[in-house]
Amino acid sequence: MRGSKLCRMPNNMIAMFKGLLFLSTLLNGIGLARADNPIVQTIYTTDPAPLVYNGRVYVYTGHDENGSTTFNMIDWHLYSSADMVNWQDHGSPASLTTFSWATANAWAGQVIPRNGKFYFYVPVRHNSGAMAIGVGVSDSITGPFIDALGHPLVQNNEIDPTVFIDDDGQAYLYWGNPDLWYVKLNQDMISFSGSGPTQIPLTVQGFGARSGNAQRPTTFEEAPWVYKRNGIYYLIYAANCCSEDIRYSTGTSATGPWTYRGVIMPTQGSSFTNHPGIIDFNNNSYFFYHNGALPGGGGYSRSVAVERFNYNSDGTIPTIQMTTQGVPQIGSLDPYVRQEAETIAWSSGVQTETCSEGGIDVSYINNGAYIKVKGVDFRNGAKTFITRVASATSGGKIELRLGSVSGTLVGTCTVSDTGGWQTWTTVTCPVSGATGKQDLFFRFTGGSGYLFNFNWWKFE
Ligand code: FUB
Repeated sequence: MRGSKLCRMPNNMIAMFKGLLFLSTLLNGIGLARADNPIVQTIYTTDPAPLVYNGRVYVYTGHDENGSTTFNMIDWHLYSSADMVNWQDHGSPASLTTFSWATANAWAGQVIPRNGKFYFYVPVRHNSGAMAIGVGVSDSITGPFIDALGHPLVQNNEIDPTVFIDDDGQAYLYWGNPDLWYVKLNQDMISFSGSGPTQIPLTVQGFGARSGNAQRPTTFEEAPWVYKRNGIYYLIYAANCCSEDIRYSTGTSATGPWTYRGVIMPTQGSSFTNHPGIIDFNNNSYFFYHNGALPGGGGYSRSVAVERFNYNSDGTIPTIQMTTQGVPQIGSLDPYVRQEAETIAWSSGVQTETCSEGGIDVSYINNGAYIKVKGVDFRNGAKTFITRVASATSGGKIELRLGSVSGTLVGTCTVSDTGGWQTWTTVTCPVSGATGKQDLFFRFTGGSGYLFNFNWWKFE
């Protein structure tokens, strides 16, 4: 019984699942099915740190716990996409338990590859009480990360690390709130030499004048994001707290001097914080941020979203508005190769969990729940649907629909009791009428309670 699975959980876990069920029900009710922003609907996500690697965009996020009344955050999550609209859930690559000396506040981090490894810089509360920056390391982009040092890399009670490697190979770590700091990292990415952390002067000229706050003479607040493009150094940051907007400065070197350039994203979106991450991918430029746009969303229940933009010809960045549409799909999704069930453009009434067969599966599926996979190219037509499923109850059905959750039904697969939530079996069913490029909806039906788990699928 799925009920007995819940019974084995501590009370706070049960509260979390009840909260997610509430979130999912709300999503069903208010008809957000056509929007694809925010990009994750199964949990609240924050503080996006995008990374382009091997033809995919990976986005490391923070995670607001359901029902939070503060920045009560215990782990980081990872999602990736090849087409910018269907996002694969990779679970949690690191958490507070990664750092034995950390007690709370798994806040905004960033990953960078170097030396054949991946380095994850994160702000956490040190057991001394002060905020500190730790560094995790992994051989894999999806983790798990381990503590590279066993102690903080830097500790001055400030937060929000961003990391950048210049063309000459010099790596820089920046962080700060209320100040702004940088340190030149050694080649090993986990140490520094010389004079150590240097404070960047937050002059009015470089970071925009703020009126009426003597403690903070400029608009800089937190969340720096540093990169270089066409010879220009960019320093993007959350500004003007609170509610924050996103502003930027540009420089002629990684250490400035910085020239204030204005607002990128005005205050919007039901969250009093915002947090930027910018990448170029497939000849497009993308701006990641967070807001409170999901049902139940707000300052402590945030969600990561993305917009596409074009730089002006002089390298300046236009004003970018939050949208619920999100960005255009790059290409299409191939249904004739195995696809992970946790590759999702939009979902309602489902969660994800670690799968006994590796990776992640879609779980806690309710009657009426659905997953949208965008831009699936069936070409001349599919005849068979194959899927990997598990159920500890009497199961249910997977309806294959095109265009919308109530769109044309092209197949129905029955899932029976497999003897356990992680006892997997492969199920096949006939398909008729699936041709061309379509938004594919998996609609899940059955009795009350959780129906089955869903690991992967493909068409033939
Ligand atoms: O998510 C916790 C904190 O809120 C981050 O570290 C800040 O950037 C703000 O988004």
